[in-house]
Amino acid sequence: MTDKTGIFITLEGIEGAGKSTVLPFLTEQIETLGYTVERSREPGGGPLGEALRAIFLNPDLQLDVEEELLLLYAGRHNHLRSRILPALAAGKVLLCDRYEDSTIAYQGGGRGVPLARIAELSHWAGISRQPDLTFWLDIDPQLAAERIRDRRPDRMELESIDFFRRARAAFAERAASDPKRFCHIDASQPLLQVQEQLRAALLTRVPTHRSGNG
Ligand code: T5A
Repeated sequence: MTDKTGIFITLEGIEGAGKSTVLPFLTEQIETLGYTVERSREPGGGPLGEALRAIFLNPDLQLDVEEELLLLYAGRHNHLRSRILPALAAGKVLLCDRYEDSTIAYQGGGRGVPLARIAELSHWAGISRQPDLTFWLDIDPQLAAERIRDRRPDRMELESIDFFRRARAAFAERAASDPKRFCHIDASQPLLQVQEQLRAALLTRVPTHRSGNG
């Protein structure tokens, strides 16, 4: 299946950066540009990925990194096939909370899996589509941890601050290697200012949609 008109946009960043918080705002802004927006997330998105998400995040389970990667890519294959490609083929904006850059950051940067190994698995799993635009909500891990300290941690949130420092560094490296796709957002600022950065970036990066095209 090929997509001719849709736009694939992702939000990335460590926990507590504010991705879920800005999603409704971002959706509204993209709709204002004339697009139909479909929202999704990873782990999850497709029916298989959503079922695997509960396993992936379960704090009572101990998974090694191979098990993590196999869960993630089974879900991602299903997500791409059942949600992402059909939405793009229909000319929509598919707005996704995390995608493969999170694997590079967490399993690559955080857990130390060589990126060539992740690339091999991605290729094998048929992950043929990368985002057109990625908003990287960048924040210091200490500040991010303070924002979420009152909630019950999921399996990944039990990781050390150093783990999230490595994940952040991996996001930074990825963003530097592909400035055309990545848009850096300073997520440590108050919400209104984060929203303003997103709005301004959207206006420069996403063209107004021609009517009758989704
Ligand atoms: N994962 C995922 C991998 O390891 N590999 C992969 O390949 C993939 C796809 C997903 C976990 O899976 C891992 C990464 C994650 O550990 P999740 O529940 O989807 O788990 O986790 P997150 O996406 O990280 O969701 P979080 O809720 O933890 O982070 P958000 O969405 O970035 O933060 P948000 O919006 O919930 O905000 C947190 C708090 O901060 C406040 C909010 O009100 C909220 O209380 N806040 C602000 N406060 C002040 N100023 C601002 N600007 C604020 N913005 C938000």
